[in-house]
Amino acid sequence: MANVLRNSAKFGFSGVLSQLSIHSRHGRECVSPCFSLQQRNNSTSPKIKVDLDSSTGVAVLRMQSPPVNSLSLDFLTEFCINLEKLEMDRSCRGLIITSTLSKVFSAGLDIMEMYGKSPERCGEFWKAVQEMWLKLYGSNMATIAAINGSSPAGGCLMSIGCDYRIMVDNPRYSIGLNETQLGIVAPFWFKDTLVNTVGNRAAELSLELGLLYSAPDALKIGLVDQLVPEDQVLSTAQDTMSKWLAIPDHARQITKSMMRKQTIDKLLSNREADITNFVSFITKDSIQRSLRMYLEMLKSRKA
Ligand code: CO8
Repeated sequence: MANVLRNSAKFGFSGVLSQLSIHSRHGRECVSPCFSLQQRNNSTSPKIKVDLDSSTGVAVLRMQSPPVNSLSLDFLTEFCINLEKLEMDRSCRGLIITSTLSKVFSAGLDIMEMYGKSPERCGEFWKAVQEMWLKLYGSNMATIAAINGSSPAGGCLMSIGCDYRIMVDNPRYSIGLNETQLGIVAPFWFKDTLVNTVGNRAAELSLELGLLYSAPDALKIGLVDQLVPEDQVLSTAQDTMSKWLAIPDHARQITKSMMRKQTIDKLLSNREADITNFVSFITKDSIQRSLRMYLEMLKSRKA
């Protein structure tokens, strides 16, 4: 994996693709990997586990969808239902999001949801991605991402949708909006959330180059707020949460809304157009070819 990240950072996705296209001319193994991914994503076991401690008012939401917590339509639906339940529960004031998987927080959007699907299905999927972000970025709860593994693309979006980010101090874990490396473009609301987090210049560099930052580098640009040893990530998140919850809810919530409302309203008033854009972009033959090759590349790294 590390090699691929290094290669894609060095050559760009098209570089990785050209190497792969040579490989694919000599074999047809690319079809079965795609099927195996699909089967895994159809698993019916819960992808999210939530524990609410009513004495502290803090819920811990654990993503538990192997192998990489990719954000499929099912995953996003379950995530949003859980978030909504917590939002409506007056005893819940704070939310910590983490992963049960070793080494991965979330691999971002499930690429299989964007590959070979009908325009209707792509539209449904994109609406669920929007919904996840709207619910998280606009949450009344204090939210902390306890990032205990790599968190590219949609995983990074989920992290910067929270109020505070604590990441495991391990240079092998990376985080960032790497969309351009896949030949795709982060939508305006991904961009806006990143700008709100790290500022315009760092966001510009980060997005244009599709940079994935190691945990220490992410701290340097303010993409995460704190690094801690692996075994302290959850306890630190709990300690930090108690500081956030020491602030009266109404004051914190109004301030949060003041900071984020404009960004949220921009998507709300362009939601349908954003879905249309996504569907027409992702269903293009050239983009479908890129996604197929990216899937092959993910698979072939193991061979
Ligand atoms: N979707 C679907 N399957 C995935 C994904 C994914 N995002 N990521 C990994 N997988 C699969 C792999 O293919 C592999 O499958 P198999 O076991 O069948 O070979 C399995 O998960 C395990 O993956 P790895 O062996 O790579 O696991 P590692 O622990 O070595 O690495 C990583 C974990 C770092 C998460 C690595 O898998 C990785 O880098 N994945 C790709 C991440 C990525 O590029 N995500 C981008 C998704 S796009 C997105 O989120 C925003 C899109 C915005 C769209 C805008 C359009 C307009």
